Formats: sequence, structure tokens, C-alpha cells
Amino acid sequence: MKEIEEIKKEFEEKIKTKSIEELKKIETYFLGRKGKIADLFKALKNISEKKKKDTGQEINNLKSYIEKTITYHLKELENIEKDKLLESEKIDVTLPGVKLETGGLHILSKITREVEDIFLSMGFDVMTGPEIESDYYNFEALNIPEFHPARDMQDTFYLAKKILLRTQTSPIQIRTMEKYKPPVRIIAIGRCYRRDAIDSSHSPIFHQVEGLVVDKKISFSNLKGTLLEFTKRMFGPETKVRFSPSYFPFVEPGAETAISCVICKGEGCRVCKYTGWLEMGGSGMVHPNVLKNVNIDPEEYQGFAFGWGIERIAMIKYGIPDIRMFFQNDLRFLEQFK
Ligand code: 2NL
Repeated sequence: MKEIEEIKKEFEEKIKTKSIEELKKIETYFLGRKGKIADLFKALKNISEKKKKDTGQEINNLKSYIEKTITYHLKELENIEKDKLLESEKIDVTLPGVKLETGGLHILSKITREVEDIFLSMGFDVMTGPEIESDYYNFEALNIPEFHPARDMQDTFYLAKKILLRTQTSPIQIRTMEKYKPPVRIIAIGRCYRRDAIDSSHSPIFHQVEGLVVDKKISFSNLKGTLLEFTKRMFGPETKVRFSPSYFPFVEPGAETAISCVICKGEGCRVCKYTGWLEMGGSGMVHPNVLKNVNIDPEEYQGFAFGWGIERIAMIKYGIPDIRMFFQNDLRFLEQFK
């Protein structure tokens, strides 16, 4: 049959297409229910009985040739398409990545956590409290008399007649002793406010850590042991602690506490003003009046307490020369502690 040859030629011409869509159309055109091959089979009934078998075989051969060829070309075109997609989605894993800017904790937060970790390991609890306090918790309960200069408007930020910004973390400790029976073993850390003129060592906002232990048979040697352990852990095992007599209304006896200079190890240098010692804060045995104010019997219980500055600790540990650097938010400063 001549037509079989013609259809084969037509197919071989059309199959050169490069598009899958076109190929699908070609498939229908030749193999579809009303396609060219179907037409050929229909035409078969007009053929003589003698030739029918051979011609039928020829059509079948053409049909399976077309099927195989289309399947092959479809695969081929699909592969080309896939390669194109892979090429367009290719990423160069050797290119440098996009750097993510990360934040970090402020150095004062870091020191705070470090101090907390040390005291937690010694069995202390960490307490917090309000920054807005009453005159009672900030002064009265701490045995600070009514006409003490610290209570002056010049030194304390008052929000109302007897409401103020706490000048120390001690009110946290008063609140703790009111709430919990001894034994009490806590540190209180937080932001404090004083109406100081700003200079390299004074900031109206600063942070304090205070410690308080109340129990039976608590003595000054417990205070010394605790502060020495803290100091060694914070500044290095060779650091010494010095206590010298001093006065704070809420302790008796009271002491200034200093550590041996971390720069010169006590030899004398510019940082310690050639004394060999760095003043860290105050400490002492809790005044009986303070215990009475929170209904703890001073005949039965004793306590020690201390108060150190967080900024002071950070400045000495890292050699920071000016307290204002903590609050200026200069990234060149902050990033050094990330
Ligand atoms: C300083 C002095 C000090 C205390 C804080 C304290 C707290 C209670 C009772 C007794 Cl509830 N004392 N705290 C004691 C002595 C000194 O701080 O100038 N720190 C920077």
C-alpha cells in the first residue's frame, strides 16, 4: 500500500519537532482514535482477502514503529527539559555565604549572669524586686534615719512624696526576709538610681549585687569566706580580699571591702593608685534593728550582708576606664564582649 509509505514519511518529517507539546499532538494525529493509523485499518476492509493479512501486518509494524519512536523522542525531550531546569537552578556552593548579623548580651548582663552562677553554685538563691520603691523599703527598714543625707532630694529620685527609684538593691532583701523564714541565703541583683553628677565613675543608673545570709551562728568569718570564694572565682584564684572598718547604718560592725589589684597583684600601679587594693563596696553583720524590722529575733539569728557594684566588677575585670561606656551603646565597645 502506497499510503503506508506516505504516512511513514509524513511521520518521519513531523517527528523532528523539539517540543513535547507538539509531540503529544503528533501522537494523537497518528495513533489517536481518529488518527492516520486508525484510517489505514479502516481502509483495510476495501482490500482483497489475499493482501489483507500482509497489509495488516505492515500497518501493525508501522504502528509499533511510530509508538516506539514517539516514546523514545518523548524521553529525549523530557531529558533535555530536565537538564535545562537543573541548569537554571544550579547553585555554586563554593560562593561565600551571606553573613547573618547576630546580637549579643550586654556586658553588664553577662557579668550579672556570671555573678549569679557563682552564687547559685554556693547555694544562694537569686531574688529580684521593683525598681520603684517606697521610702520604707529603701530607707526606713534599713535603719537609715530620717535625716540621713542619702534620703535628701539631692541624692534620690523621688516620684512622689514617699515613692522613689531604689538607690540600692537592699529593699529586695527586706522583702525577702519579710516573706521567708531564716535560713535566708540570697543575692539580689538589679538596676539602681542615684542623683549623682555624671563622671568617669558615677552614673545615675547603675547596677548592684547584694548578698544576704541570715541563720543561727552566722559570723563575720562566714562573710569573709563567702566574699573570698566569690572573688577568687570572679577575678582569679590568687586574688585576696581586704576588710577595713567602716560605717553603714544597716550593718554593725561594718567594713569596706577591697580586692588585691588584678593588674599589679598588690605591687602598686596606676589602676590601684599605688595602694595595691581596689575598693569594691561595703559589707558587715546585719544590724539588729534591721532584723527586728522584719520580725527576726536578733538574739536568735545573725546575718551578714554585702553590696558590690556590677559596673565596678566589669570595669576591673576588663579594664574599662569609664562607667559611661556601658550606657553609650557604641558598637565598637559593645562588640568587644560579644
Ligand atoms: C555599698 C554598700 C552594702 C549592705 C550593702 C545590706 C542589706 C541588708 C542588711 C544589711 Cl538587707 N546590709 N547590704 C551591707 C553593707 C554594705 O553596700 O556601698 N555598696 C556598693
